[in-house]
Amino acid sequence: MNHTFKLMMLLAALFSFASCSKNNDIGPEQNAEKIRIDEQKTASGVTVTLWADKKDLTVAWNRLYVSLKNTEGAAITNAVVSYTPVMDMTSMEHASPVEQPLYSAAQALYEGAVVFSMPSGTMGSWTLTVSVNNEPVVFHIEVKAAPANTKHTTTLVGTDGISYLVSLVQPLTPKTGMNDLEILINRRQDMMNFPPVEDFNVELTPEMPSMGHGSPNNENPVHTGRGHYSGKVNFTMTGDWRLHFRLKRGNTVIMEDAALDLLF
Ligand SMILES: [Cu+2]
Repeated sequence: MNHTFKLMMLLAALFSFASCSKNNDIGPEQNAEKIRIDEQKTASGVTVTLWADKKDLTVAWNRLYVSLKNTEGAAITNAVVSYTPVMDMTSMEHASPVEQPLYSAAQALYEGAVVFSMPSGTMGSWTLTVSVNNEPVVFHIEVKAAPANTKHTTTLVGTDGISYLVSLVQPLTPKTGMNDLEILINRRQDMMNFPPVEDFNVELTPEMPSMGHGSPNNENPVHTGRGHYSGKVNFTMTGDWRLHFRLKRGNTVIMEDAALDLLF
């Protein structure tokens, strides 16, 4: 009897150990609701872990986080961290819009974002260089194409001859009814720099292309800082929605129709 009891305790311990360590060994590791993408060490031994909200990074605005550990395994919370996303397209390289990470004590992570403008594949490959107090580590990033019938970022040439990127920040999980709407607008200064655009007037017109109707009571997004524009969008039913944005500087139309597609 005593022997059986010991065996049961041993088995229970083994099973609880197995279930606790499962996430570390198999598949993406979860930190609260974050997904671990990859991990690298800097030359001085700082462990840099890259996290995202979802397993697949896509052609879209993607929130990206890092956590840092020193050689003793203690969290580093006061580093200067920066992101440099670069797509190597063999004949040329380009970057993409980036929002540099800042430490969030609430999340215990450095939080930033990157707009990946093209998918990885035959066209080229993406790297994300994360610099920690000027020490770089390079992550190889696979960027998947946007899911069918969705377009969360678009690149357009304005009437001023400048290329702009318009990207959806929220809603990333749309619901029927009124949703908070947020977009980010960047301009292509050169192939490596995409500063935020802070002086546009935005007019929003939602459309359900499959049914040929719009929706009432939408609120045009207004600039709130760093190229982010916030408003409201009313999705009166589930399905395919196209958000048409007319972008003006003063009274001059820069883009007649920058369109993003959502499906839910
Ligand atoms: Cu590219």
